[in-house]
Amino acid sequence: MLLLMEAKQSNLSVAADVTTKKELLDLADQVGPYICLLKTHIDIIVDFDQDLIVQLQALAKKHQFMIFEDRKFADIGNTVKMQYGAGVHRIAHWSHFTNCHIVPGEGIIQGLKQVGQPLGRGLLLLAEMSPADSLANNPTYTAKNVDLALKHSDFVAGFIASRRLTDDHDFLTMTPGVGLDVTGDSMGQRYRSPKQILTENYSDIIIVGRGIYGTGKDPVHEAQRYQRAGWEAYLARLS
Ligand code: 5IU
Repeated sequence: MLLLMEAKQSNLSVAADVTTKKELLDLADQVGPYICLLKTHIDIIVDFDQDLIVQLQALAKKHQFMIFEDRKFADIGNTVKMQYGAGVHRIAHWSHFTNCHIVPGEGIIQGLKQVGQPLGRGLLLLAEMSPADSLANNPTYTAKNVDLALKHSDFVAGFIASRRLTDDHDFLTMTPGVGLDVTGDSMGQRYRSPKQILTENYSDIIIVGRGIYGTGKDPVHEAQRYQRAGWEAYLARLS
């Protein structure tokens, strides 16, 4: 992942919250050159079929990006194994990364690992969330995520969090809630700038959704803008 980010000079992930196969493929093709990671919510696609996965994988190869299905698993180990590997979406078979809440305890990581590790997948733990009133934004809960990540560092690739949580291991930190123009939405979302997230809080990847394809926006122009802002903020941290 880090090599790909360096090669493309991008730490931008686009959160593709669109609801049809055509919209998802069009968006991935448009923003593909500027992103390191495409974040999907595959269960909101109304006309999902296996051909969508074939085409998505072709675009990932064409533009050199990885795929992160933002599934937010939250059940016991035995159940998430089936949700991750089987069902309609067969997430483990095409998504490089997925994520989970640790509310059910360590078993959720053990279950996902049984399916994902043999396929070379990586898990992200939801250590914090962007809305201010999220119950995940509790120091004890966040610290428990770090403990479990260190214990399962052979499968856990990093965190979804507002900031870097530990230097104890080479974990990736990915941060949603990013906006250059607005500070939030009507349902609790909060936006911060790439500078705050990457330069000041040492995260690695910014996740941007509506800032790129919201009403009236040109996704190519906005993706270029967020890529540039993200990469400059990352370089500023190094200097
Ligand atoms: N997302 C958040 N906040 C979080 C987590 C995930 O916004 O704490 I965890 C997701 C939801 C959406 C994307 O898919 O990131 C952000 O989209 P917008 O940039 O359109 O708000």
